[in-house]
Amino acid sequence: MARKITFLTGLTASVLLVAPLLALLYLAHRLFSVPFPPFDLFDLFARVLPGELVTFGIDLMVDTILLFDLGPTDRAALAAEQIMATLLLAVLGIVAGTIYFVVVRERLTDRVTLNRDGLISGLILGVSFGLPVTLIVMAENTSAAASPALSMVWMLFAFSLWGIGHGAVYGRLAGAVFDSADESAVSATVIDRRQFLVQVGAATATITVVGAGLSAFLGGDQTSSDPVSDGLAAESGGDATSTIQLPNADDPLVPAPGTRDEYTALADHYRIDISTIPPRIQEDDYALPIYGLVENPAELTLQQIRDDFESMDQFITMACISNRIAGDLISTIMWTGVSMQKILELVQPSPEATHIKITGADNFDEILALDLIREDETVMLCYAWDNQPLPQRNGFPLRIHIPDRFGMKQPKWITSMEFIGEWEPGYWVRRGWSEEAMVVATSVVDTVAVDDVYTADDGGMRVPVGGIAWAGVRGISKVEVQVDDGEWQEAELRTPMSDRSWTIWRYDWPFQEGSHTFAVRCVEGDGTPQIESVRGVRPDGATGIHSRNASL
Ligand SMILES: Nc1nc2c(c(=O)[nH]1)N[C@H]1C(S)=C(S)[C@@H](COP(=O)(O)O)O[C@H]1N2
Ligand SMILES: [Mo]
Repeated sequence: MARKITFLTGLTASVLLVAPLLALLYLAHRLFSVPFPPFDLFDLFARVLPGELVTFGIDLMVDTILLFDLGPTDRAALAAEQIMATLLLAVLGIVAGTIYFVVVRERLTDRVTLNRDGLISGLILGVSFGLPVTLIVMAENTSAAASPALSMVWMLFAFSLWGIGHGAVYGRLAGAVFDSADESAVSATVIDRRQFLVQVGAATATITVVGAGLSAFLGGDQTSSDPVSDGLAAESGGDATSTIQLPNADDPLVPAPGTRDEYTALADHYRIDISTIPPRIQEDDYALPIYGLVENPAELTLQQIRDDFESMDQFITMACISNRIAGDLISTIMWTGVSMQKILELVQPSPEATHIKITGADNFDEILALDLIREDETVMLCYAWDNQPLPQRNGFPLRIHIPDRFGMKQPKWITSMEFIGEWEPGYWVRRGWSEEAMVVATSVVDTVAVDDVYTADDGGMRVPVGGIAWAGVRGISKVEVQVDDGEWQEAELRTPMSDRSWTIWRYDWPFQEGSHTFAVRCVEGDGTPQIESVRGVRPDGATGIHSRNASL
């Protein structure tokens, strides 16, 4: 009789077997750009789970990032998602593996066929777990550069190997008992089993460490699909602003030391995606279909969009509606593209057409009103940032710019434009976020430059204080600073780079020793004051005053 494997032994073996599977899958992902299944599985979960739950999860994540000061919100959140995704598949694999051990211990009792049955049952485990996962991944994935055939074969192979591993472990564990002819050998058997599990542990640890180590070693690989470096190989480390002449360069107002860069380097632009890895679109295969309620449907290559239309450059500040007061999900860079009015001229919307449904390669979608395009020639189909093709992570080959709206209204990786006859809710609107997503006026104290206290012409000491203010194309007419309970004092404003970029402000405060609080508020172009009452990001974007403490 085969001695039955305990639940705990089965669980242990499953944990030991899932680690090398993940390591191998990840290594192959880095080496050959095949999909890494946990990411695609996780994206599917994020898409189908209720919006409330996903938002709760994101909030929790951002809270944690802020609490432990884990670095830029977008990068930390992405890393957290990837870890959660990996753990998710690990847990699923362990559950499947443990179930396998529980099931087979009831069935495989005949020593003669043990090894063969172990292998066959293991293969069944591998395929029945691996096939659905593989199919989901193939349906979900938009980022793998490897061919679908290679990707599928590899994943099925890897999962089968993992399943057969279970079968082999089972055969060995159960078989060990047959060798014990009498009861006196049972204790020896237990030791033998332990030794075996230790051996399996050592082997899987080796594979895991080598796999993960190699992947880490590939960290700097510029062809990889590492989301943090994606599409930024050429720019990162370089001087991204070198080619751009800032239109306000001759403004005499020098930002207070410690104020953020007025122009965001390409590699530093924030990024927010619904997918764990950004979609990869190859220019050679790409054409944008524009269809639906139009007289003259078109399919435009990137080349045509660049060459056949007049281009425009705009310095644009964009923020995520999830950006908290003084958060880092806001950036400013030069966008280049074609006015959407030109696209309308080309395709000739039918009289019934009222909106365009714009869809991205990740199946993100948003709905843009034709009226908005008709009244504003700066609504733009964009193909370059910072005079370079859009980075993969920021929407290569095409994205849209809509003035005065948060990022959630502005799809990246555009793969189709369908003219439709009525408004529909877009991706985040369906998940409970703002329909209009109008930019909310915001102002931030970036710096109280305690190390740059200086003596002014009048002999008094001053502390430079500074930051940004922004209200979309509505503009900023005034910024005021309040220190502790003092009067609100007007700050100086630097000319913004454009009518839609943030405004740098500066206020030189008469030095007083001690610990002080510096608060800021702004006024929009038409005199509307910034909303001071505190409101969270959901559903319309955060409001409230930012303040910063400093000891002088
Ligand atoms: N296709 C697609 N477009 C998208 C998104 C997305 O996940 N998929 N995210 C949106 C959101 S919420 C924001 S804030 C901006 C962010 O653009 P960025 O990552 O280039 O900064 O893109 C928007 N466009
Ligand atoms: Mo966003």
